[in-house]
Amino acid sequence: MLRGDRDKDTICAISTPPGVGGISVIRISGSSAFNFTSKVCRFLPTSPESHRVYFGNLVHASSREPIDEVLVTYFQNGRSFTGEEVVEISCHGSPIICQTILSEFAILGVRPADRGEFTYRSFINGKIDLIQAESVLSLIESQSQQSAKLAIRQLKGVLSNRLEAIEDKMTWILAHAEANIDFSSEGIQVVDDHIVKEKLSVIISELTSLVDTFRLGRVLKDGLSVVLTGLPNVGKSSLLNLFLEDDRAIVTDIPGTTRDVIKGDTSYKGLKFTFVDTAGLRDDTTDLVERIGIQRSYEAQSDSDAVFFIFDASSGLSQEELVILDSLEPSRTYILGNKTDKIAYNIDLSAVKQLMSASKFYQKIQDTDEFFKRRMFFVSALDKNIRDEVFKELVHEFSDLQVSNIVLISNARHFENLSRALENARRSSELVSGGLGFEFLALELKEALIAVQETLGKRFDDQIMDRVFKEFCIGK
Ligand SMILES: Nc1nc2c(ncn2[C@@H]2O[C@H](COP(=O)(O)OP(=O)(O)OP(=O)(O)O)[C@@H](O)[C@H]2O)c(=O)[nH]1
Ligand SMILES: [Mg+2]
Repeated sequence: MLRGDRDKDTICAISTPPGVGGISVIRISGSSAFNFTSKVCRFLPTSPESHRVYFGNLVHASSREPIDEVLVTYFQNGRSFTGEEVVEISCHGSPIICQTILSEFAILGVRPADRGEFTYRSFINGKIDLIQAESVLSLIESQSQQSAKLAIRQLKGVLSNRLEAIEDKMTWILAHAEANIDFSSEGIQVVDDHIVKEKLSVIISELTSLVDTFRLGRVLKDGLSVVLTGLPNVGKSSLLNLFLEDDRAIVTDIPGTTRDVIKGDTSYKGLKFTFVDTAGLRDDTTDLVERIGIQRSYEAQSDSDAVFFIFDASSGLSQEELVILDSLEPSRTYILGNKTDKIAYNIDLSAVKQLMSASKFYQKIQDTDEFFKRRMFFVSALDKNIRDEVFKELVHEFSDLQVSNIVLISNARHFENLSRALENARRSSELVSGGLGFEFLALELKEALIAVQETLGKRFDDQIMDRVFKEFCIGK
């Protein structure tokens, strides 16, 4: 992508969001950033001070006609985000002014930056590692307080430090294993098997705990998606509107009202939630549009983190509903008995349990008491207080984990790499246990080391770079 000589170009882009605003910031980075800027900002001194702001008129390079009044911040080579000489021009936030300034720079020979090229340069110049580059993107894109917290921690390097410690341990074992191999013909053993095994087991447990945080990390970063499903008319859309605190979906007493997939975001305790309302499930409809809607409902279920199965508690769980439940996975299912306002008597939970107990769904539940305590709700879409009640349980499994205290992975690339590293580390440990020589251990452990180094960006190729930086937008 951004290879070779292109890395030496001086580049520029608008770093603030597109459109009209109070101000916009144009960033210029590269060895001639200041030189080029001086040609349009003639008020700048010949030897500027780093991190100082200068005020004056930005003019056309040739005609010297003023374009805008600007503030210019100068960052000396080595002391900027990219690690290069950087100039940031704050101009008035008009797209026309920004474009005019950009074309002035283009005429002078400054190249428009590619997506993520500023962050890429920061990486290439060793200011940040690949994980930190990725967290810049996460921070820019974070949509909840929790995801912003996670990103800023990764930007500060907590995950990188943890991985570097693992990398050190791997290198230690590899060095000793290689020495053992070299000296084995002379009958000298540099390191004992059991020490290597002990060190490997530390590596394995550290990698395992990191890989295990991925689900939580992903939820903190991207939010939790919840699909509402159930028979027609049970109140899915009414509950969607209540959870989103917005009249998003049409509600009528006609079964089959919702046909398309309706999505909406909301947040609770700093976590983002995406709720997805779908067509009520029924087999007997002849309506083509509704059938497609039902198909989409099943697709949405398989893509979601959690499923809310909703039934009408005033009429009880039907046989048809038990069949639908059987297709769901208890570990990510919540059951909501709705319309309790229509019931005059107290609900007999043991009768509900009894009814469910023959189902495959019930048999798949690991801890039934816990399930009925935390995953089964009797609610009414007419009662606004239930939002809090349901959300409290939804965040329950995430809330006892303090983001500020643990190291998490939240990025699919890290998850894939570290899972690979873990697999290799496990295999190398099995090889030592099996009494096979250090040669085999070294082969496997080298693979594991490569996977860790790729995560950190200490080893990279075009494919990795493409995957990371293609997600950025221009100016970042
Ligand atoms: N009394 C009472 N009525 C409810 C409750 N929830 C929903 N309703 C009513 O039940 C009917 C169906 O509600 P919807 O929210 O459209 O149900 P749905 O599950 O989305 O239905 P489909 O889109 O057809 O699958 C409407 O008349 C709602 O006003 C509730 O908790 N109590
Ligand atoms: Mg509906």
